[in-house]
Amino acid sequence: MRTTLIYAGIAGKGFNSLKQGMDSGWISHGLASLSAYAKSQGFEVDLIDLRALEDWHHFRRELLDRRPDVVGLTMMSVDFNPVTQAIAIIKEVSPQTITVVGGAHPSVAAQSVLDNPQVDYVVVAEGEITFSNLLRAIEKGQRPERRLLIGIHPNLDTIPYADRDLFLNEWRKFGYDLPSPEVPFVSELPSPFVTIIAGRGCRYHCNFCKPAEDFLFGKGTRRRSVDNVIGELKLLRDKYHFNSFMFHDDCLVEDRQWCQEFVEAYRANGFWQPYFCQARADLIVHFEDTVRLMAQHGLKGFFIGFESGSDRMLRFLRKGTTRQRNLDAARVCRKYGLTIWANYMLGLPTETEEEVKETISMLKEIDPDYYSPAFYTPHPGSDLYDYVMENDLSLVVNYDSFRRNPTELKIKGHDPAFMQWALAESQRRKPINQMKRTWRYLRARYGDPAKYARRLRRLVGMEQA
Ligand code: B12
Repeated sequence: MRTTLIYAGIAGKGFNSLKQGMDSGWISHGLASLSAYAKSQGFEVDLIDLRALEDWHHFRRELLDRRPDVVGLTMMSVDFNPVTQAIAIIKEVSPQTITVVGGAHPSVAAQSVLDNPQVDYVVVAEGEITFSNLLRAIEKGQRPERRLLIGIHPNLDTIPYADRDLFLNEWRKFGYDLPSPEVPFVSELPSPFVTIIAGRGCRYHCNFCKPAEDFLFGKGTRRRSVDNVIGELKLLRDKYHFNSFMFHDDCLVEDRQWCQEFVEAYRANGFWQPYFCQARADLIVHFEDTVRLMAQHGLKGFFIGFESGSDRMLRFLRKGTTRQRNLDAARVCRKYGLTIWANYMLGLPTETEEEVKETISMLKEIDPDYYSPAFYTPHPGSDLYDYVMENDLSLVVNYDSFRRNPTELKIKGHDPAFMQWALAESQRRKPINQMKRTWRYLRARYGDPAKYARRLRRLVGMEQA
């Protein structure tokens, strides 16, 4: 039986887009994990990654070549249209091919996928075990009658490591020669680069996300053991000789003890590679000792969801932090030389122009290394999405609008001209900050400037050697 997984992540950058930033340069851990588990159960699995193809004709040719019995497609809300189109072509090429869809979108809005009669099965939540069970049933000719299947949350230490070669081999076939299956996104993280997930789920309650992620992974966080993660890093070191990596976990530093044990094991096993991870501002402040330890042993930077500079908006978002804590977190990062990747949103429901300006002024104070703004986009499955729908605020007209789009506001009630100004202004550095950055860069690159001043004084005879 032939099983083909399909990654249709082309809503942002389109076909022929591999290696272009995160959207197009990273693997889908969901598919890589499904593949690893299915292979461990004896199934043959391959991949079609639309990002590596030229167009839909190319996709059709690939299907004709492979003639899969079953296809599995992953779907975030933003992927709805490319996935739907892929399924239409699959059924046109071979109506008997069984189509299975899983991922974040079906997990929070299953009906919207079930409405498509060309979708044979929808898997909600984590899919490793359920997908393999389904393949087994199909192989035995015992197809389940129900189209909606509920996934089982696996013990993360007992499932195999993600099958990254699924992507790398597929990419190589199309002439993309890469040392590892992912590309870095900042200069601090040199190639070869990989991403890794130490746990699934999130224990916090931000209303722009929750409860969506609970539907996917269950409530709270399940984290792999430190040994299990170190084991995967060793494998990745042997295989891809990675020089840097990134943790995808929603908030790695929430578990202080885990982080401390990880740092210890990371060092003891001879790892030195720099890495980034995501963290909440309040935890960076509360767990400064852990942050210091991590910064001494590999941690190079944080993705931080600052979200807003207005305390009222932060309360509204149930973010559990304040403007002051955001600023304090940035100070902690600076203290330990950590790069700041600032995630924040503009154009939120109920947000006033004054509050947008508070976000802008906060960013001037934080002076992040990387700005990552988004016009707030209501995602199904979240409480804020329900609020937006109840109040008829959504401007999202099409699933393609779920992508990050700097030209399109997603919520009614905001002045587009003001928001465009805010978007640009939020990313404009103060001249003094620009000077500080240059200073920090020179220090990091050439060492303490006092050393050069001493040499100069000696040279002109103002100081004895
Ligand atoms: C890493 C990540 C990214 C990366 C890479 C994504 C990628 N290539 O997969 C980047 C940075 C590019 C990214 C971008 C975006 N992301 Co993102 N991302 C994540 C993050 C943090 C981790 C994803 C992950 O690897 N999870 C772990 C794996 C194991 O889980 P999984 O993929 O869900 O797969 C499991 C199940 O879903 C299921 N499953 C998945 N696929 C399939 C297929 C089949 C056939 C079956 C049976 C089962 C199945 O089984 C899998 C194994 O258990 C998640 C949050 C999270 N913690 O999951 C958000 C998340 C997926 N992202 C999200 C969003 C909104 C986005 C953006 C739209 C944000 C934006 N505005 O820019 C963009 C869209 C990019 C694009 N394609 O255009 C949302 C999706 C919500 C939704 N309704 O779709 C999430 C859930 C965050 C959140 N809580 O809101 N993202």
